[in-house]
Amino acid sequence: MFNLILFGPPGSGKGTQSEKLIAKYGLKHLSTGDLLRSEIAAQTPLGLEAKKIMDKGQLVPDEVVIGMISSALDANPNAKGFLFDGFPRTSAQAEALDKLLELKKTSIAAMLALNVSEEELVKRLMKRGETSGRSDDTNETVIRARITEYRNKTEMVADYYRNFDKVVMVKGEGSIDDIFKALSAEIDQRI
Ligand code: B4P
Repeated sequence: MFNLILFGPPGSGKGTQSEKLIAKYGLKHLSTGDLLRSEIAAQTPLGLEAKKIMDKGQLVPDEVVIGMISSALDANPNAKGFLFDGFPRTSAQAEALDKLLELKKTSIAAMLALNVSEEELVKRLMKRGETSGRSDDTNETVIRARITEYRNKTEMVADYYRNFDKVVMVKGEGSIDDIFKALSAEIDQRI
């Protein structure tokens, strides 16, 4: 199994690049953002609770997202590998992921971390908000709250993987194709 984490702040291109990477490498895409938005669309109790939190730009509780990832791993026993997008976002999530993968006798090969300036992040998310219908993209205050949440709780997750020498920094500004080529080059060295 070959498992990757695509890491970076909100709007750094994780969702955008994930679509291209799963098509190229045949990995199973696990995006906690997408899983939460499906729950919201289906108006489940979990989705209704999550929406209130996401609309404030905050992180959904660890036990909720860890439970979703655990179920998704179990539901895909024959995957040749997973691409984690938007997960883990806290140290507790990172530790839980390691344990879940250990149970499946596998681990994370690398964390690819997209580096993008704050002004570019805000610009991209405001632009997506014009068409996406995502309530967390339409308001600059909420977008900045998401970036603050990232700086306070998520950025440090990279240090966890740095201890195992698994972090690869990739420039996340420029054309989508050039960034994809840079990510692919890093994956090709490790797969
Ligand atoms: P996510 O769904 O993970 O979304 P995101 O961080 O907003 O965006 P992403 O990084 O994937 O977007 P992309 O750059 O591709 O999270 C949403 C919310 O869910 C969180 O705030 C949180 O509340 C909750 N949540 C999710 N996971 C959680 C977890 N593990 N724990 C707790 N809570 C969790 O796209 C941005 C825009 O940029 C797009 O419009 C795209 O077209 C554009 N773009 C991409 N690349 C570009 C480029 N190179 N140049 C110009 N524009 C580009």
